[in-house]
Amino acid sequence: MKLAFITGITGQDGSYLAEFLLEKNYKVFGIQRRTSLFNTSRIDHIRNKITMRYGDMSDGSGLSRYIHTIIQDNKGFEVFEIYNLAAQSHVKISFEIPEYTSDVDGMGVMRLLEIIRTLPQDIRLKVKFYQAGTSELYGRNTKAPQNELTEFCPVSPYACAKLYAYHMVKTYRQGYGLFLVNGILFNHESPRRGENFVTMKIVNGIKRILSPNAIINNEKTYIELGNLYSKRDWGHAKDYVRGMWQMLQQVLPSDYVLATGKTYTVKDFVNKAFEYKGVKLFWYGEKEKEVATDKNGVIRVKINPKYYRPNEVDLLLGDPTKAKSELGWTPEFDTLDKLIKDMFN
Ligand code: NAP
Ligand code: F7E
Repeated sequence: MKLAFITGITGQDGSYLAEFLLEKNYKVFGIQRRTSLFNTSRIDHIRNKITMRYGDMSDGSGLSRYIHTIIQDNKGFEVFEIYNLAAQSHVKISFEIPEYTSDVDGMGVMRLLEIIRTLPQDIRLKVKFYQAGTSELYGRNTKAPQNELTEFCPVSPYACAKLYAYHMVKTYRQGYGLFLVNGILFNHESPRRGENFVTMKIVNGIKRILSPNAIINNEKTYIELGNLYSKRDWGHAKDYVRGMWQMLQQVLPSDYVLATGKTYTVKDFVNKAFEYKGVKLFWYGEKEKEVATDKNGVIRVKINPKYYRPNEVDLLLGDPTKAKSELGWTPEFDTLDKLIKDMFN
């Protein structure tokens, strides 16, 4: 019997990972936060196949009780894989709630590591742990492409918290001989992407402004964005959760970059997404005055400086050579066009 415990199971990656592991006959467990409205829409279709309990990364004793219960209730299990995907995952919002972000994304990881470290040895040997690390760790380091050896230079509370987590995973791996892995994942998106990340915001915005209702209801004809010139290496979440699992199937634990090896500006994404819906954009102006219109002169994109960040990460471009050669990982969504198509459909 193979067990998997996923924190962040209600999120984009958690939901795809749960589906993937169920297909492989894992018994899947997860936590959900207490929220005033239900937050399980991404996993409602598999709700009867997984075991859920309320839990929060800020509540170490609750996490501990749940992990011990899973172990007690499933004596004789073959392997227990813990995927720590829970996080306050929005970079800009981390500037507004830095203390909370540090607690959940940084200290939360330490809480899980301590739970694993203090398990009885025979159990501990069967536990494998995946930590959701991020390309945001590279931050201001413009050396590219970025791989497992590239120096980190985080520039947001989110990235600083994830850097703490990254080093704690390495420290506990080296110090206690535990099977702990850092995935260093570049941006990955999907139709389940949160609505306030730029790709989903663009896709949803285009659907909204091009719908007949927008004209009937006299709604905005344009979307508002921040920095159009940062570059990102965008892949598909489905490919990336497969990579997480592959990392835990290795004989020895190690850290891996998952990326497509291609980078585009936010503006490229905007152009391609509009093109997918048959609209060619024409750009005018500079900086905050920059706008895009369609062929009829209707404004379709405007800049709103409220979406700028105190610090920007200008260039992310990953080198997934190690994951490709050691894990045999290859992304099926290998072009931005495929990703955009999937997000619209
Ligand atoms: P996501 O959609 O924002 O999901 C985050 C998950 O964490 C949600 O299930 C969320 O619950 C949960 N969560 C947030 N705060 C929590 C808390 N205090 N206690 C327990 N659970 C909490 O993020 P994602 O895109 O799936 O990313 C998964 C992980 O990979 C995150 O750790 C993220 O930082 C990291 N990552 C993501 C990317 C990417 O491009 N997607 C790249 C690199 C690394 P609710 O549903 O209640 O909000
Ligand atoms: O921003 C720019 C913004 O919020 C991408 C998270 O999953 O990936 C994600 O972090 C770029 C940035 O993702 C808007 O300034 C312009 O340069 O979609 P995003 P992110 O910050 O790259 C990493 C790897 C993670 O680990 C994170 O968890 O787009 N941008 N205009 C905008 N961004 C947003 N959100 N909204 C805008 O209006």
